[in-house]
Amino acid sequence: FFFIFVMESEADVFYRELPKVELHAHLNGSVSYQTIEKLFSRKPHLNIEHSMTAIGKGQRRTLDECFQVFKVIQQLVNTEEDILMVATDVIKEFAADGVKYLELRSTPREEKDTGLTKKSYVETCLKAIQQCKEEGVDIDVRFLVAIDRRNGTEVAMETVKLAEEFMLSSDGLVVGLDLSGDPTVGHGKDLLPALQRAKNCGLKLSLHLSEVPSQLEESNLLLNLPPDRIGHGTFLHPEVGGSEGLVDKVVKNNIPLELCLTSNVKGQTVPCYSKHHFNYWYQKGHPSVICTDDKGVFSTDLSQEYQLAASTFGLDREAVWKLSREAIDCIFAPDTVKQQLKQKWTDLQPQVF
Ligand code: 6MZ
Repeated sequence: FFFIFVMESEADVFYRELPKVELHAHLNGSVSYQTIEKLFSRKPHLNIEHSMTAIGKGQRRTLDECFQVFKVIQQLVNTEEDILMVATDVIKEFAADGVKYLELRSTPREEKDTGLTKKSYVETCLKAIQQCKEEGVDIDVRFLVAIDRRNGTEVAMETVKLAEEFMLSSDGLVVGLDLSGDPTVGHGKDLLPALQRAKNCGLKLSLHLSEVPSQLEESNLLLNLPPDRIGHGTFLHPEVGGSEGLVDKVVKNNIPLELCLTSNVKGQTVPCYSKHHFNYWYQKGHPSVICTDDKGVFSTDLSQEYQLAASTFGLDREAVWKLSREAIDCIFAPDTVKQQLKQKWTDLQPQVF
């Protein structure tokens, strides 16, 4: 039973040792089996089982069901102590998987019962990042404050103000803003003022766009900002009901895409790995970054995602190395960090592939 969840499959050594950049990881979706165990023992009264917090091998859920899973995990993570443990574990797990640079994103939550505030939520995430740095964990971690689109206009604006404060006070740890949440709820036009404000004050924007087919008009509107990166962008291109106009905007502004293969297949927005839109964008030579989305919920890790992309689309090792290296250009941290990372990749590059 233990092995079904933890050791589903493991990527080959090449992919595990490949230095990697992770740009699309939701904190509460990234919680591992082992950390969930620790949370269970802290909250036995909740009666939650592993089948409610992760989607195993070969299993699929509707996107709607995936959002139920996040709610269950968020019930388990409702104190500062929980957030500190979860964030620390997630960072160390990414580091153990060969991730050298991570942008973690999370939605600040208030929990009246435990005294958690949105501010202390973010502070605790940053504390975990700081502590990992002090312990010498070999990973550079930054934070994106997330807007859950379900919470509407006012909360979005409050979230931007909070992100702004932290951008100024966190010593470069808070670099941007994420727009996520159930794509079938709400409309992006109501969030435009908040997103525009974030952009004006220097926060980088990573927006979930066209994760479901019904969002063409919204994507068109949000692409005018334009965002600095796109999450998923599953239905942007004409072959799946998008349009040349949308693709043109993405290409002209050179907006990188964060692509999460297993998440999209398990959440059933993409029918199978070989039909994933990675192929469309990669063939175009457009900046495409392989990411996990929710490594805990979708029972995966970044090494596996790289290996899946390589085996599905026939990339050789040199191409995989190039793909991971080019992700560095898409990070939100400043150019000095990009240079350091490129040096690291050069130092680690094998003599022959
Ligand atoms: C859209 C997603 C998502 O913020 O509590 N989230 N939003 N599409 C997805 N594709 C599967 N996966 C995760 O992490 C959980 C939250 O991240 C967003 C949702 O808002 C979810 O509630 P945090 O750390």
